[in-house]
Amino acid sequence: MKSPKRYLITSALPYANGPKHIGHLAGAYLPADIYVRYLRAQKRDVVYVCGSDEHGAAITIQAMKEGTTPKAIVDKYHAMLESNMHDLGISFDIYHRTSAPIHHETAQEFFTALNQKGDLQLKETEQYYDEEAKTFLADRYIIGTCPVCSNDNAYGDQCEKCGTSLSPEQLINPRSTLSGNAPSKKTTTHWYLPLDKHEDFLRKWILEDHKSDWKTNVLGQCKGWLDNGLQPRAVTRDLDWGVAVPLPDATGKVLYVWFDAPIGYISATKQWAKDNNRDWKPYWEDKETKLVHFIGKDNIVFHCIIFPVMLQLHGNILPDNVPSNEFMNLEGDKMSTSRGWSIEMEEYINDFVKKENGGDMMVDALRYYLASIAPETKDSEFTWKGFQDALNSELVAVFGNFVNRTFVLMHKLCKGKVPPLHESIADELDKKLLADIQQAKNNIETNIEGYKFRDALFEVIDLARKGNKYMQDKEPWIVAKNVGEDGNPTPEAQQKIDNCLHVCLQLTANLAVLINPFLPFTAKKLCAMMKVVDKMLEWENAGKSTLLSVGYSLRAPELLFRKLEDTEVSEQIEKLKNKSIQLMEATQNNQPIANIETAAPEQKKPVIQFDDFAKVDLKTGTIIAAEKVEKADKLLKLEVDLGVEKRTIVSGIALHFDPSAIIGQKVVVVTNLAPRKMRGIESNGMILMAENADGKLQFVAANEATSNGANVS
Ligand code: B3M
Ligand code: ZN
Repeated sequence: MKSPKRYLITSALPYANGPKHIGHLAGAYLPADIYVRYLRAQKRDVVYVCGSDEHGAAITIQAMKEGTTPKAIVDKYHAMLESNMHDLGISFDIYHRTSAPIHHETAQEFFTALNQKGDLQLKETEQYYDEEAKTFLADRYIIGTCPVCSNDNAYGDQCEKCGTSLSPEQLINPRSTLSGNAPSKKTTTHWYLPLDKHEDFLRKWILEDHKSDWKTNVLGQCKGWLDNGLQPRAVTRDLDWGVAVPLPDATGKVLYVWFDAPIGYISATKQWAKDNNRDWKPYWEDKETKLVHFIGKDNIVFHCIIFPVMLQLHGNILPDNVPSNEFMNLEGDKMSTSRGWSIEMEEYINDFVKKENGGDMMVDALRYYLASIAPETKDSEFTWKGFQDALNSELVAVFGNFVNRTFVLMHKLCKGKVPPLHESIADELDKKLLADIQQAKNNIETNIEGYKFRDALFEVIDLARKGNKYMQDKEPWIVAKNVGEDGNPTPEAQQKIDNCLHVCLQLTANLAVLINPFLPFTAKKLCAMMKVVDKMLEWENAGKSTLLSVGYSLRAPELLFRKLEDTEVSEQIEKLKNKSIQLMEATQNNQPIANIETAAPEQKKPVIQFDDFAKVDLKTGTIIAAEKVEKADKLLKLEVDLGVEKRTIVSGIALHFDPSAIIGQKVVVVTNLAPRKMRGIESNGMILMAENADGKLQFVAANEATSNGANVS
């Protein structure tokens, strides 16, 4: 098949609403970077674009939470994201941002082109409205129960827990994230993209044209969407932060963030072309361009259904592939920045990438582990123990060990120079290993071209494993004991030593070329040790057994990787637990964002049915013991007598009560809450508290006469 003339590679634009975690890195950035570095090594014409997604409710809600402006939020987090990605070796050709004027112009031109062709429909509709906050509710301004997985905090446009894309009307018990109130409905006008009109095109393009080269998890999700029937989708919003709708009668309306953000790939390409005196058009209009979008599974519908319809209508090329990854979990639970159950890129850099903690070698260590457990076809899981094993038992013990022994023996037995290969005595083992290098290169190419980066990386580490085995079989350190009168190895012995180390050195040079797309910092270090320029890393050199010239002197070996110590693993796990507890305490009485004093308290929660309330099992009890929880300044561990049983309950009231002062306190307990571990203590139930006018917590208590265990209804 003819090679593409050029490549345009994108990674999902991360919302500039906060730090991003290593699950994002594994999902949409690291695989793209591996792919792009491979293409560059092949001297292909490739442009890799990304940037911060700076509009939408994700930004404005964060601004409310931090009590600042959306502009301040995007400026803060755009800088953090750009710096984090750079430090972790993600080699964008441009990391742009959608608040840039060139993006606003590009998105407005795109909208106008479609609207003037009649591709958009203007419709008046009823939309959820928050009477108190005086704003329409869409996307993340409205939350409710997900109809698919019953997640109580699903957004109006997407459920983060199961990845389902939603519309506000699909939410059960919707409530405003601004005031907490149940919303009313109000008429408004929006422009719609009639996706229903493009089902036939999408069905053919996705389920026929790409049925053999798109990943099954992507095809499956797209088929689900198409089988359910596509609906017209609003592409504008009643918001004041975003790309203004370029029409005179659209004041107060902006483009829907998922309409403008993907156009960010185009505006980033335009900015890159401007900065590099290049023409951007071929990358988005020439069918000989291969466009590939790297994303996580919660973005499939936008990149496989909505954006392709927009591109098709606008006369652009369509993505050749969207190799979406699934989710990466963390230590047995879903990774979540909002719940504190995450390893933020910023945190990893601060803990491990600072010079004294390892520097770039710990970037490559993380890249290695994330690539080797990438959720390419199903969710996968990051554990600190797993990271330690991958680093210590594979990178240090296999790859690093092979390279180090090769260099040490070359300096010790071959005077620090590349020895010749004596063809006359070259044996099957020598020839087999040289053939293995060629085979590995072919397998790596096939896997990378097929977006199977885990399998490709395995080929590299397996080749190093074969190098160790070869060296063990050859035992040059034993052969060297066959010495002549001068105390040096005999000529026969030296020839055997030469052959072994010649092959090992050529393998080392190949490992640098093959590992380069995955671990670029290690590849660079290997070039320095071999005193070769980066040009050696060009892909055409992979598989060659003459990369290092005979007689060429090489430097002393450097440490390629350090071990991850047990203490570091336990510290990180402890830190993860602490962070999630502190965040949970902080949001213990999860207040809606707006100032709820102005909201009528009885309307804070949505209206429920009696049956909903009847599910809650409330009983009276008495606190019979109370103590502070270690290292958790807001938690108390309570023993509560419920008459027929005694319960341990952890409660976030340590800042309000002295433990000794509440022994004997009558309480009301929710007794049928699912048990929850907090700082290693299993908490069985919840004590009802009320907040008085000055924010102090008070016990909701039965009177003294009530016996323990009495039902409360
Ligand atoms: N900002 C990523 C997310 O869902 C979203 C991607 C846009 S790609 C055009 O967090
Ligand atoms: Zn869900």
